[in-house]
This record gives sequence, structure tokens and C-alpha cells, in this order.
Amino acid sequence: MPIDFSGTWVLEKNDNFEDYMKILNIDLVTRKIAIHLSQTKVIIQDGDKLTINTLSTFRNYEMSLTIGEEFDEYTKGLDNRMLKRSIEVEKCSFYLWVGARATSQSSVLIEQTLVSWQGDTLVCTQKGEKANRGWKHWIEGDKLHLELYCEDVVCHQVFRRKQ
Ligand code: VL7
Repeated sequence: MPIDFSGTWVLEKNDNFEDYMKILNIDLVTRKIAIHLSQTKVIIQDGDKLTINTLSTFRNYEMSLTIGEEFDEYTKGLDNRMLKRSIEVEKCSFYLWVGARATSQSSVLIEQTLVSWQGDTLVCTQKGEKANRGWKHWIEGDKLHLELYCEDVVCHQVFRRKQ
């Protein structure tokens, strides 16, 4: 039985958030606003269905997913990247004797965002133009932890449960 992350959680520690935003190419003005924001996570976990809402007075970010299933992620309002399947298209055209052109196309699914369990830790891999991107959620005592990472940068956030 995996642990339940459901609840409302308020940010109380945000280590290295500035560097994490920098590595995602967030502009200076946005970073200046974002660094002072109080963030609240509203998590609903129901079986293998998970909704994580990250709320602030500036922007919100919602993701709904099924644990263990890959999906297309668009980090709208954050760094606005498509972390979605990159499709390698092999196209081949050939001309029929009548002069009409026929095209055959085959696609290979390479990578998408995936959230899965590693013991009691929720691990997300976000494949896209940035290397080594993802996050991990776990609970220690009454605190929710989140590690956001990208390339060689790690941001560590700690949330307390809101009554
Ligand atoms: C989401 C932000 C910096 C842009 C605005 C800051 C608004 C509130 O992906 C995240 O959480 C996962 C795991 O809980 C679930 O989606 C982190 C916040 C990271 C990255 C980008 C700064 C502009 C913050 C939405």
C-alpha cells in the first residue's frame, strides 16, 4: 500500500529555487517575483490517479496524471516547455506511375513525462530539451518534501501540512 500525499501543503523552505529557475531560462523579472511567492500544493491521490495543484498569487500550475503512465506535459506559465513525446518521423515518398504521390510514415515514441513509485517516493522524469530533469516527492514526519532537479541543479522545497 503506497503512502498517501493527499492534502494541502504550504511552502516553508525553498533552497536553491533561484538557480533552478535560472537553469530553466526564466527571465530576471519573473524570477524576482517568483522567489518571494508563497506556494501551496493541493494534492489529490486516488489509487493511481494523482492531481497536483501548485498555487500562488502569481501563477498556478496543475498536473493530473496516472502513476506509471507516460503523458505529454506542457509547463504552461512556468518555463512553457513541451515535455512530450518526441516523434521520430520517417517519411518516404514515392511516385506512382500515374504521377500521384504516395507517402508512407512511421513514428517511434521516444520519451514523455513519467511519474512512478520508488518505494514510498514519487519520482518524475521529464524528458525534453533539458537533461536530467525531474522531481521527487516524499514525506518525512509531518513534512512534504520536493526535490526539483534539472541538469546539475537541485532545488529542495519543504512543505508543512495545512490544518
Ligand atoms: C512547480 C516553478 C519555475 C517559473 C512562476 C512561479 C510560480 C507556482 O512542477 C512542479 O511541481 C510538481 C511536483 O509537485 C508538480 O507539478 C513545480 C513550480 C516550479 C519553476 C518556473 C517561475 C514562475 C510558482 C506555480
